Amino acid sequence: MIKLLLPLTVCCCAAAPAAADLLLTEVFYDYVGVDDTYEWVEILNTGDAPVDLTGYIVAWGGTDYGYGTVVLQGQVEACGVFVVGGPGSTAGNGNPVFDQAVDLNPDIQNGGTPTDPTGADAVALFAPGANVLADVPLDAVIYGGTNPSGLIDETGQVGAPDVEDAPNGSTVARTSAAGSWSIREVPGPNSVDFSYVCGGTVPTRDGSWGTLKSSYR
Ligand SMILES: [Ca+2]
Ligand SMILES: [Ca+2]
Ligand SMILES: [Ca+2]
Repeated sequence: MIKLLLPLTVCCCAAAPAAADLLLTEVFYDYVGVDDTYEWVEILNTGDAPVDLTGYIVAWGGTDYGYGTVVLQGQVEACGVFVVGGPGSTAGNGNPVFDQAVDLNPDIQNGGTPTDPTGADAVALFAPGANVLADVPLDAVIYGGTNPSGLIDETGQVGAPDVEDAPNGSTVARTSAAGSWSIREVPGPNSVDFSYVCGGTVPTRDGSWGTLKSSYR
């Protein structure tokens, strides 16, 4: 009986992590000055295995998620973060180190709509091959005061805004794995600042990203 179970166990532990292991964690969409080439999006892999992000889609917009998209390329390490965008990196956008350096085009919208200055814009992560106009995103952050366009979130329902629109030079940043967000005055690319389940283990302390990551190596 043991001989039969062992290969099965190995097989299950080696399975690819679920897409739910991927979370949006921070978005820089409003540079002081022209935004072009300075915007970025940060993605966290909470799983205990690397994920090949090739084909995943980051999409953004105000009316829907079809305003702009970028198809991801590359791998995110276990319990690690991935930053896509740029390719500009200055103190003004937090000196990001890009895992995928690509100009996000057109630029991510900065909140507000022609008819509603508090109307939300949003950024979402979609699975490979998804139709960003029809499918439910894996995760989304909706920023603004109201959601007049009815942008959906990861539940598939029209989402309440997660956070107010960030002023230029700031980011919207996730503050919990469960999905709370806040405005971060100093951009923090390449790291996350909240504890999260990683590899099935809940970190026991709030530490810097370096100490958190080293505890899994
Ligand atoms: Ca922008
Ligand atoms: Ca751009
Ligand atoms: Ca961050």
